[in-house]
Amino acid sequence: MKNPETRLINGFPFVRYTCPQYASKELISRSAAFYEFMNQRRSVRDFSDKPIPREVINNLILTASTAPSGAHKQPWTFCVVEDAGIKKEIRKAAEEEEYRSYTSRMSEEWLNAIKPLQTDWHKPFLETAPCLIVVFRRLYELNDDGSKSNNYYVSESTGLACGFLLAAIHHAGLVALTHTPNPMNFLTAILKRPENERPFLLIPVGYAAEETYVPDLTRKKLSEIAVYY
Ligand code: IYR
Repeated sequence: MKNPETRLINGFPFVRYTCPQYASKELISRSAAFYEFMNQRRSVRDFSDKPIPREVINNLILTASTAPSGAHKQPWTFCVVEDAGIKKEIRKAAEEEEYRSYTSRMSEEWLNAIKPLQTDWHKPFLETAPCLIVVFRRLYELNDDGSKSNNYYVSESTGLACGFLLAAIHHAGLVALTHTPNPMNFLTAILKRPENERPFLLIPVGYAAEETYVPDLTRKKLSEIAVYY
């Protein structure tokens, strides 16, 4: 909601921030409901090819870009790939890297760790999913006059934005995969990204395929992840 109350603090404009406040009973029910909702999210590898409206994609990206970032630099670029030819190129390059990873680069321990996911170097979802969002982190900004300016906490910020993106995708009723073909520099080349950008995550987005199975995983208990002082 737009709040017209503004003031200058040491010459810098501030706006009054208001947000709803709930009593503890409602806090508990709202937080529990959101946890239940987010706990339904899964990484999905089986996509329908059903298209999703561009307006939806734009809303997801705008939501991602509400994440906090170092010095509010928003050091990220979201490349939306819907073109079948470019998706095919990305799939081909990703599968070439993944083939090398699975057959020689990944350690025995690593391969064992991902065995329950039953993944391999084939990545058909890179063509089936109607949309690939390729997230780049911006190491610095390239200004119009050719100068550079610093960004701060670029990986932390871009990671937060990707978290927001995944939550927005789940909220919309769509599914995604956080895919990290390794190395990822082929994305810079295929998408002709400028020198200040580095690939961060490759996120196929779409509807889940009609019959989708995901690994039967459980999440850590609170006692395993939280410590109280
Ligand atoms: N990047 C490979 C392998 C892989 C690695 C991890 I860590 C995973 O959690 C899942 C897969 C791939 O995408 O297949």
